[in-house]
Amino acid sequence: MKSVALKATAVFLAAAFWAGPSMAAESLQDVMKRRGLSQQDLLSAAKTYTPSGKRDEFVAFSSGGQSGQVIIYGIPSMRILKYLAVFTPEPWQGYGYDEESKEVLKGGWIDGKEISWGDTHHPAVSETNGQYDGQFLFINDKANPRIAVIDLRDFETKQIVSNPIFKSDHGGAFVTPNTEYVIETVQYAAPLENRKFYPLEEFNEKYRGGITYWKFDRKEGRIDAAKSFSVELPPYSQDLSDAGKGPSDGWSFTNSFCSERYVGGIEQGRPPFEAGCSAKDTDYLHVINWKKAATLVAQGKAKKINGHDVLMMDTAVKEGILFLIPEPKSPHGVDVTPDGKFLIVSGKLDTHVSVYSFDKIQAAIKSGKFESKDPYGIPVIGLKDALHTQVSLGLGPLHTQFDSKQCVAYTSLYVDSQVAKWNFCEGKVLDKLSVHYNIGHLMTMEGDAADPKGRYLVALNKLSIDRFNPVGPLHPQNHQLIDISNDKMQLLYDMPLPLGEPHYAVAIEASKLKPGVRYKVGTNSRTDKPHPSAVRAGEERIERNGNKVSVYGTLIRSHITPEIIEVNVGDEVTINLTNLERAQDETHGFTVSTYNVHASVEPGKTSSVKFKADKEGVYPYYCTEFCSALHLEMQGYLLVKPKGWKPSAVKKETAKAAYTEADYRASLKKIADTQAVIDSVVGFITSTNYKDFPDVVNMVEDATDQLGKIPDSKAKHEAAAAKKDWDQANLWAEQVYQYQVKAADIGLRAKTYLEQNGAKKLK
Ligand code: RUQ
Ligand code: CUA
Repeated sequence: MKSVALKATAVFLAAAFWAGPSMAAESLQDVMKRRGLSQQDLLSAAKTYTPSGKRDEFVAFSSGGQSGQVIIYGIPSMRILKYLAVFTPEPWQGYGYDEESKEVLKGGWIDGKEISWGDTHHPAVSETNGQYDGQFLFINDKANPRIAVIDLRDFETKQIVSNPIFKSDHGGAFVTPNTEYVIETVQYAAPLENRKFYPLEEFNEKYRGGITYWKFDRKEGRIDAAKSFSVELPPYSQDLSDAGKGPSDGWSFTNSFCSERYVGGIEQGRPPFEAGCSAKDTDYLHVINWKKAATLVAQGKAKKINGHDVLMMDTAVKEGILFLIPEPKSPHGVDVTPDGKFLIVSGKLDTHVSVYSFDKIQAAIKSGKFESKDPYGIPVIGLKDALHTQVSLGLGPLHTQFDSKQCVAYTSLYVDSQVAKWNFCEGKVLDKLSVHYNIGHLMTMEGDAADPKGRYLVALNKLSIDRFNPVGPLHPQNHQLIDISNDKMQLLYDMPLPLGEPHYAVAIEASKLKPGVRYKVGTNSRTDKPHPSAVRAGEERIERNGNKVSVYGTLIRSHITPEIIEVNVGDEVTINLTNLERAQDETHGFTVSTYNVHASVEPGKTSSVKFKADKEGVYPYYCTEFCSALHLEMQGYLLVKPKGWKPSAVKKETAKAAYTEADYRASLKKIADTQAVIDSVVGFITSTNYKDFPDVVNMVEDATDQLGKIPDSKAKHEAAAAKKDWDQANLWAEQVYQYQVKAADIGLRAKTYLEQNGAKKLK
C-alpha cells in the first residue's frame, strides 16, 4: 500500500515537473475534446502533419499574382518554403538591391523604363519527354508581357525577357515536351508595332492577337530571343495554351474569348465589354503546328516586326499550319491529356467540358473538311468533326488536371465552388467535392505532364471569405489540399496564401529537385559565371580610380574585411563581397546604413552593391543575417569625409589600459578549455567515415580554415604579453578564442550530422 502511494507521488511529481503543475500528459481523446476535433479531422491531420525534421513528398511552385513573385511550398504539409523573387524587388534576397540582380530586372525594362512589379499567372517546370525534369521554372507577367527564367539549381531568377510585339499576355508560360520552346500568348489584342496608335474603329484591321514561341537554350539555361518567333493571330483575346505531347507533339492549342471582337464603350451608351464579349455561343480554339512554323521561320518566311520574326496569318493559312475550332461558351483554358490524344476545354458560361480528339482534328485537316473560314481566312473545323465527347459537370467549369489513374481528370467549377472528378475517355462524372469558395485553377501532382503522379490535389480558391481569422478587408487566398488517392476525394487542409492572387501552381516530386547548397567560391549567381570582382582571403583591398572607389572584400564568421572604408563625399562606391564560407546555410547579408543597398551573400557567392556617397558622415555597415554568436559584431564603418577635411585636425588620445595580467591569464585558461572541446569533437569526427559525407568534409574544411588563423593571433598575444602590453595581449587572445568558437560550432554541427546520418566508426 505504502509503496503504491509513493509511486503515485513520484509519478505526480514527474508530471508536475514536465507538464506544469495542473495537468498530466493529455491523451488523444483529451485533445479531441478540448479542440472540438472529429475522427475525420484526426485522419486529415495524420495525412498532412509532417513531423519535425521530415520533408514533403512534393514541392509546389505557385504564382504569386500581383506580388510578381513565386511562392514555394511543400505538399502535403503546406508549409511555405520560400518566396522567390522574380519580377519585383525583394530585399531578403538582395533582389533589386545588389548590382547582379539589378541586371536581371533590367532585362525586363520596357521602352527603357523600369517596371518594378509583375502580375504572375502560370508557372511551368521544364520537361524532358513530356515529364517534369526539375531543371528550370518559367513564369509569365500578364500586366507587362514578360517571361522569367528561374534556374532550379539555386532557385534564382536568371533572365527576364519582354515580349517584342504584345502589350499584355496571359497564356504563358507553357513548355513543349522537351522545352524546345516556352509559349506565351497575348491576352488583349493591340497593334503589334510598338508605340503605334490606331483608333478602336480600326480594331478588326489593325489590332492583333498572337502567340510567341520563345526558344529555350537548355545548355545556357536562357531564352534565346534571336531564335524566338511569333505567329500573328486574329484579335480574339487568346487565352491559355498547352503544348501537344506524344501523338500531338509538334502542335500547340490556344483557347480564346471575345472572338466577337467587341470594343466596349459603355460611356458612349454601348453595352459593356462583359456583354459584348460573351454574346456569341462559341469562340475559337486555335490549333497550330509549331514545328512546321519554326521551319517556315528558318526558311525566311517570317516578317520582322519590332525586329522580331512574326509569321503572318496569310502565310500561316497558306502553309496549312493554323486552324480554328469552335468552343462553347466563354471558354477558359485548354488542357492536353497525359497521353496527348485529347484536348479539354471548359466554357465558363456552359455546364459542359468539351473533349476534342486530336485524331479527329488531324483527319479533318488531312481531308480538307472545314465548315467555314473566319473573317481572316483561317479554316474552321466543325465542332462535331473534332469532338470526342462533351460532359456536363456543373456551373462555371474552368481548368482541368489529370490523375495517375488512366482517363481520370479533375475540373474546377468556379460558380458551383466544386471540384469534379470525371472520366474523359468514357465521358462520365465520378465524384464531386465542395471547396471554399470560387475555385479558379486546380493542380494535381505533375498533373499536366505525360505521367501525372496522383495523390494530392490543390484547389486554388479565389475567395476565402470567412475561413481564417479576419485581417481586414483584403483577404488572403485559400489553397485547399485534397486527398485524391481513393475513389472519394477528401478535403484535408486550408492554407491561407497572403501574397498576391496565386493563379496557377505546379507541383513536382521533391526527389527530382537537387539544388546546390553553396556556390563555387567567387560566383556571380545571376550569370552563373566567375565574378570578376571576387577575391580570396588575404586579397582584400580598396582601390581608387578618380572618384570611383572599389572595395574587394570578403565575409566569413564573424567579420567583414575590410572593416573601415574611407571615401570622400561625392565618390562612387562599389563594394564587392565574397562569402568564403563552405558550411551550408552560412549566409551573410550586407547593408550600408541609409544608402538603400542590400545583398544576400550565400556561401561562395560574390555580390556587389553600388551607390554614390553623396552625403558626408559616418555610416555603419553590417551583416544582416544572424550568422553566429558574434553576428552583431560583424560590422564596419563607411566614413564619408567632407570636402577639404584634414586628418591633422584630430587630437589623438591614448586610451587608458583596460586589462590586467590577471585578465590575460584568465583568457589563456578559457582558450585551453575550449581547445579541449575542439580536440574531443575532432577525435569523434576523425574516428568515423566522415569523408563519405561531402557536407561534413566541407564543414571540416571550414573549421580547419578558422583554426588555421590561430597561430598568427597567438604570436601577437604572446609578443604583447612579453612586453607587458596587457591590452593588446588580451585582445589578440580574445581573437584566438573567437576562431576557436567558430571552429567548435562547425565541428559540433558536423558531429550531429554524422550521428544523425548513420556514420560508421572506423576500426
Ligand atoms: S487564369 S482561373 Cu490567369 Cu490561368 Cu484561369
Ligand atoms: Cu554574418 Cu551575421
